[in-house]
Amino acid sequence: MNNRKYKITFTCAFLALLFSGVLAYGQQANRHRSSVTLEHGSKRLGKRTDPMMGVWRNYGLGQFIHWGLYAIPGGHWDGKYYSGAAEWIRSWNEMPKNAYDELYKVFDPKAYDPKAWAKQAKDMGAKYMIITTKHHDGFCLWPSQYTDYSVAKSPYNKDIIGPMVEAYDAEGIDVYLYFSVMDWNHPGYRSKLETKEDEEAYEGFKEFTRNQLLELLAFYPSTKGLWFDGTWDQAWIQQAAFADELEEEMRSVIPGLIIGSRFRADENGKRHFDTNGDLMGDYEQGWERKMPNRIEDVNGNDWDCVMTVPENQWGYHSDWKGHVKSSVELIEMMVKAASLDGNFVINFGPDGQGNIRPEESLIAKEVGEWMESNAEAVYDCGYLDWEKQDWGYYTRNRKTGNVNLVVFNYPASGKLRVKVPKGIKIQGIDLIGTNGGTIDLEEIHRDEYFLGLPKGTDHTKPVVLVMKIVEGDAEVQGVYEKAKI
Ligand code: FHN
Repeated sequence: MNNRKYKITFTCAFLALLFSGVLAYGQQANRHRSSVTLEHGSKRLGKRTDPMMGVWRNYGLGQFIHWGLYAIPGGHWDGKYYSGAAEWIRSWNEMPKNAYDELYKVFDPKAYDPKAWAKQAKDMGAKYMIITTKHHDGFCLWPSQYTDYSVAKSPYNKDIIGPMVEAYDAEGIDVYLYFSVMDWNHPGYRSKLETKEDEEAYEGFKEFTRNQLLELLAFYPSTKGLWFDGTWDQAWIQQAAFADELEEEMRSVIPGLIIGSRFRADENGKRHFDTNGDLMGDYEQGWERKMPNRIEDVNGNDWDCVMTVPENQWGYHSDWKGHVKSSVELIEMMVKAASLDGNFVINFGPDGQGNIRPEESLIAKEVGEWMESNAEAVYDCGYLDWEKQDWGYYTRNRKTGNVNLVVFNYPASGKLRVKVPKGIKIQGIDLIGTNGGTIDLEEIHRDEYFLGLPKGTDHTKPVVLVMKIVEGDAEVQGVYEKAKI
């Protein structure tokens, strides 16, 4: 080793040591920011490192399906329009509760075709899906032996979930079961426990909840995880010990089971993050219809973002009003999620007959067409700590180390400015997708380049460039004399 190289190696090793020390100190400092000992807090500091969670982390794109009785009225009752989220229609003053609760008597989705749904999701590029087994209304899409309020008592009289799991499994799409703890149908359900009677009734509800969850895992053992919702009620928040024990039990039924931060609160009623600020569950589940902007916003945690196509409709509403997202908007959110180490999940709300609405089918088709040629900028990809540029997002492939440049704001000059951190060498760069041609790489400044895209590049859709890089020797890179500072 010559002297100069030795110096660099030594400096790097020293910096790495210093950095890991700072990091370790940071984690310690974080851990000791509050020194509360918790019995029902977070079970782990930092990310899960097992293979199953590695698969989750690399999904990139998922599909959410909200389907239940609310799809029958589809946001209308008695000629009146409900402006809230369709799946909440039962809580609307204009909706007679008994009429809603009788809807199961007409639940008979003749067009339900799980294989076609799964094929569409596959073509869209989804690697996982989340299905509402039971939403807040309490109606179960599987024949639960613990309630009569299920498909088994409807004219359809068949399991919805089983064939869906089978169809998605067959397409290689992992299935996650959405489950609302809040249940407007169960007699023991309470949002608050104000009396002795409430407490007694709620004990029955807890047992019912446990039974249903264990039943789901027993019926559908290929389930990869549970996606919880409706866990914000005071009554549930007070059940830290019960929920903690139940979580352990569920995890023992399906080893590797993935559960996000919405399931349980700690003993002080803290949700998502415990009293010490540590994440509860395997990933952060707080990004609903909103996204982080900077890597600092996700605190080093895994996370997903679940997104509606119109502003706030999950279940089927026949009359979408207001802004409806385009496929390019959703693609941009998906790429942004990948660039910040998260998964992106697009919601679908089939109608009461089991038809996927045409607007959602179009989204699935357009996202799928883009993914067909550009998915390598999303799957297996995560954050890259390069300075954010105005033209779009960088993602880095965790398996190949390649850097992807996903361009949403196409510069009028046709040239992209790329600022590369010191010590990085660009080895090659390719335009992927339907575009082709040679890219001009011009070093305009130390560690700064202009990439000229070929004439005729189709930029009506986001353009992806894949860059191979090597972590080289900063001292020898570049054609410019280094300024002596
Ligand atoms: O109230 C629900 C809503 O209907 C929908 O299911 C979303 C999906 O994330 N979750 C709840 C609100 O957080």
